[in-house]
Amino acid sequence: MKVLKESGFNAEKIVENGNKFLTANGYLGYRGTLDEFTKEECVGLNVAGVYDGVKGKWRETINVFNPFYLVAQADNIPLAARGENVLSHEISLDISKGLFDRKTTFNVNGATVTLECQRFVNAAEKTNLCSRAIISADRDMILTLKVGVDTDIWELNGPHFKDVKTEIGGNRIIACGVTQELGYSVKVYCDYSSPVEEFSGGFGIIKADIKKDEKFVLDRVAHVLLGKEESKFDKYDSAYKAHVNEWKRLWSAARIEIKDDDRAQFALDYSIYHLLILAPKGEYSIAARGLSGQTYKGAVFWDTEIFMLPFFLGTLPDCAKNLIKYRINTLPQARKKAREYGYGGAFYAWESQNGYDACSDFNVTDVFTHRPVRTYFKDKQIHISADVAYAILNYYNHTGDDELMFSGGLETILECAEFARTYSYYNHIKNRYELLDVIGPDEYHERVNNNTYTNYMFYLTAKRGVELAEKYACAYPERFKAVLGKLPENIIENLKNWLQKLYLPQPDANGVIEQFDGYFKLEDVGVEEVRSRLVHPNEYWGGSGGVATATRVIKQADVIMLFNLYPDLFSKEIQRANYDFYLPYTEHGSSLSHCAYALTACRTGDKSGAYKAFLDSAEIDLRGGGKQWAGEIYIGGTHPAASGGAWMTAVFGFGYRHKET
Ligand code: IFM
Repeated sequence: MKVLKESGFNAEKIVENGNKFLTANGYLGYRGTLDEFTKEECVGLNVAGVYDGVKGKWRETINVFNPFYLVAQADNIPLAARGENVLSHEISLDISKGLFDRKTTFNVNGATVTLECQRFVNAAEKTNLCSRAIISADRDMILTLKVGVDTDIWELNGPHFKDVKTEIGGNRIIACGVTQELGYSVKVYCDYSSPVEEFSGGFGIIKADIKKDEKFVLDRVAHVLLGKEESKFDKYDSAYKAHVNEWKRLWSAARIEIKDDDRAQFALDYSIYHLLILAPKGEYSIAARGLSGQTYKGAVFWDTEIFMLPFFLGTLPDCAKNLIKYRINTLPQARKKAREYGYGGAFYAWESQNGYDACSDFNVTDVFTHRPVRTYFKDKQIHISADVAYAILNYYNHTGDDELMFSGGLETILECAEFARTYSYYNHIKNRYELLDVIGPDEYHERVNNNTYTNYMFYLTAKRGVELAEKYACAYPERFKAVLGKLPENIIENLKNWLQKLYLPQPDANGVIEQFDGYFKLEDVGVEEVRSRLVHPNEYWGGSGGVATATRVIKQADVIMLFNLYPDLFSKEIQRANYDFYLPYTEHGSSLSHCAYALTACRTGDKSGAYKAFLDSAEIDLRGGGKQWAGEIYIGGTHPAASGGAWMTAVFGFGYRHKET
């Protein structure tokens, strides 16, 4: 498998490379930064599913103290990639085993010194990460290494820690702190293979004499502990062995070979790597920017259920189950959210932090006025509940896991359908139920009526939920009765009646389905025309006053996404008509968009369109693409939903076509 490499040091690529060279183990994520870097270069050690908030700021996942801080000197000359004495510099990521490597050579008063550091986040143990530094020179040298667990960390909405203390004892440095809001005690410690002398400010010094052409090796074995976890590993070599073995297992479950196309092969391998490093190690889920940092508050969106789950279902079903359990476990919070808005059923968090909605009422900051902009994602993006139900049904189709269905799965599906039923409005004149005032996947058009994606997704949630309920009523009457006991009275009858009259938008004479009521009446201009109207490059395109709002330009696949989830709902001709219609209006302002078009392109015969969109999805983090800003809010990081979309395109798109021909 090809190793990702980048030669030469370019300060402008520091943030991008932090994402591109990310290593992680589903629980801890360490950005692809260098040993001598600090918060200025966005060093980040992010923890999955652990949130904390600082008064007046957004709650987000925590970045914890950095155990791998190291600044080396040879004969008192600093060895840093930014230095003027650098002869060569290369970073690499071996995706076959999640190993990051940096190798830099320096001119030290006429001699050549090489600093190499390898690093991995242990795939075999969730709390462990290790690094090995190797230093050599072509003449005798005195080495001085400043090492430590850096507590001055990169945070978007911090500082999250109080009572921060550092201790040095023997060969160990420990940093402890308590999170401000929820009081999590976090301890990060690092064991060094050489004695550490006390320095200052919590840092230590390691001194060594190296002889010409000999190697000095410093191993660092670190742990991030939030509770009373015990670690198996205290040596680099044993940790590395276990880590590599686990990677073998992961790749044997997930590798896909592509014949005669090295570019597509690497793009797909890289996408799969980005999914494997997020495989959850418990009943928690995956944030929209994975473990690359605190963007989007470390929250879980529909990205996981719709774009990532299929990969885990196809490769690591236990991880898929964890993802599903996360939603089932957070059903109480979804019920609570529904009640707060005055509805029945379950309204899932748009940005879930352990079930609670982290989405702010003002999720964008205006670049001109610097004022928060009222957005309605949390209130109106109701399709999230249909997406959750779809995922549970998808899981069930793959596994036939009745136990899970009786331990909350069926209840969740029916509660999601019930939410839509109670949300809907009965239009007496048209004699139908409608879903008014919603936001579909295209977030640029807020508060629209009868979004096609939303209406169909809820229709099918209710229909399939009722069918399943009826099947269980016959097959397991007692167990089914117990589930029914937890649900509103007459839920099945009510849903059946509702299904008779829920409005489902239909294709027009050209086969095109209107994205929402009135969409066809919007200004008919394309993406580039709308882009040319921007006054500021980071301006927000949607909301009340965005450049796209009054036009047909959409952020991401909307009607098209429905076809991917239910490919048999409409004929191929209808799907193609919509693909041809909506593509020129789609900005792909969300990383979720390309793969949606790629999948539909595969089904409807646009081979070159499919290939291009596949690469746009699979290479997003290789190219360093994707939007970095929504107004003034930083939204950079990795894009695991696009990685999942690339996988789906390969398997359900190209793979399916291959089978067909
Ligand atoms: O879930 C997506 C949404 O569809 C578009 N905005 C970004 C979110 C997180 O990826």
